[in-house]
This record gives sequence, C-alpha cells and structure tokens, in this order.
Amino acid sequence: MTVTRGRLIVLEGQESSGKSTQAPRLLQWLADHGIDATLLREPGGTDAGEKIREMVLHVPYQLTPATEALLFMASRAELVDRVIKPNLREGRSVILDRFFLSTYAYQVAGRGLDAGLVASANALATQGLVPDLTVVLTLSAAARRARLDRRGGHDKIERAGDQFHARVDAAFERFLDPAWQADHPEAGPIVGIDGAGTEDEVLNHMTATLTGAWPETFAVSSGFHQQ
Ligand code: T5A
Repeated sequence: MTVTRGRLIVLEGQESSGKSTQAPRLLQWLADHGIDATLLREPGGTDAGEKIREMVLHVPYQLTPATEALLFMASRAELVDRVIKPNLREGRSVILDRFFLSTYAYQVAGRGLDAGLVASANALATQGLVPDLTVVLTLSAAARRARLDRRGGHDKIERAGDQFHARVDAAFERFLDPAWQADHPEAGPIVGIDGAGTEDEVLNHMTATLTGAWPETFAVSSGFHQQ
C-alpha cells in the first residue's frame, strides 16, 4: 500500500500573534476533516530540543547572536530528523508552531546575522524540508504589547526591545512579498493572516486559506492527496 506523505503547515509571526492559541484549534479542524495530524513547536519537541529551549529562552546569561541562531537550528535539526520527517513519511500531517522563518526574522533581521550564512546553516538543519504552507499571523506592535502585558512573564527574546521587534516585524512583512518568496524557494508558499480578530475569526481565515490551497482535500474531507 502506498502511503501518501503528510503536509507540513507552519504557523509563524511575532510573539503573542496567536500561534499557540490557534494551533490546537487548527489541529481539531483537520481532525474534523478526517486528517491525521500532529502539533509540534520550535524550539523543542525532542529531548535535546527541550533542553535547548530552556537554554536559549530562559538562562540568565547572554548568548552571542551566532550561538543563539545555532542553538535554534540545532533544536530544528533534531526535530526535523527525528520527528517531522518520520511523521510526514507515515502520512501524518504536521502543524509546526514556528520554523526557520523565525530564525530569518529574529536572528538575521533582529540580531543582524548574515542572511547567507544563516540560510546555509539552516539548510543543514532542515535537510531540504520545505513547508507546504506557512501562515504568518500579523498583529500591530501595540496590540502585541497589550497581549504580552496581560499575560506577563516575558522570555529573553520578548525583552529584546522595540527596535529589535520593529526589525522582526519588517522581516515578517517582507516574507509575504512574492518577490522575496521567489528568491527563497526553501521557504515554500507563505500567506499572511490578520491576527487581530477574535479567536474564531482568525481560525476562520486560516481554514479558508487551507481550503483555498487544497480545495480537493477539503471538498471530499478524506485526507490529503499527493500532488
Ligand atoms: N525564536 C524562535 C527565535 O528567535 N528564533 C527561532 O528560530 C525560533 C524558532 C519562542 C521564542 O523564540 C524565538 C521567538 C520567540 O521569542 P515561544 O514562547 O515558544 O518562544 O513562542 P512565542 O511565539 O513567543 O509564543 P507566544 O505565546 O508569545 O506567542 P503566540 O503563540 O503567537 O501567542 P498565543 O497564542 O500564546 O497568545 C498570546 C496571548 O494572546 C491571547 C492569548 O490568550 C495569550 O494570552 N490571544 C488573543 N487575545 C485576543 N484575541 C485573539 N484572537 C487572541 N489570540 C491569542
């Protein structure tokens, strides 16, 4: 029996844009359409990845930008090889809360690392795995700050300052440009969705985007088809 490869759907965007709120809702929506999927997040998802997550987000000492980038990519290499690729091969789709666009946004645009060097290191981590679709949730800086303040408990990157986050915002906006996507085939198709609505509104936009991307899948509700 031929097993159809699952699809990799990535959620991206700034802190508090709503990724972790929407990811389980999207997982449920896929299940309601008969699609077997699993939810993963970066950094993390493996034993090594969880240790790296603690180190990169919560230790009190400073890391150099290169160390920070390499740690995110080391967690990614573990997750891609040990978890994501096996799931996709077995026909299970993966919803991934952050992937390498985060490294491009935070470590390249935010911290100022060289884009080409980071892309090369990232290629080692991803082993050529291209997302089938990336959804970038967008949210204004003011709305983001209000959500972060309501929630409290900021990690190291959330505390990085307004100018840093403005560069990250600009990067996520740039990723939506078709010309940028044409120059970055490793990223696959990327769409932006306004994260400012209610949780239901945002989910509806996301599911409409998936239905638009794969009408044959959701028309018959029978699982993803190989293209
Ligand atoms: N990072 C990560 C890098 O620098 N480089 C990398 O390569 C990678 C992979 C990860 C950090 O690491 C950085 C980026 C991050 O700074 P994290 O905690 O795993 O940190 O991820 P974050 O994305 O930062 O998690 P957040 O929780 O901050 O953001 P989310 O998941 O986008 O937001 P969410 O869903 O948790 O919502 C935040 C708050 O808003 C509310 C929620 O209830 C919550 O309180 N909310 C809404 N309120 C009103 N209306 C809605 N529609 C709402 N949706 C959510």
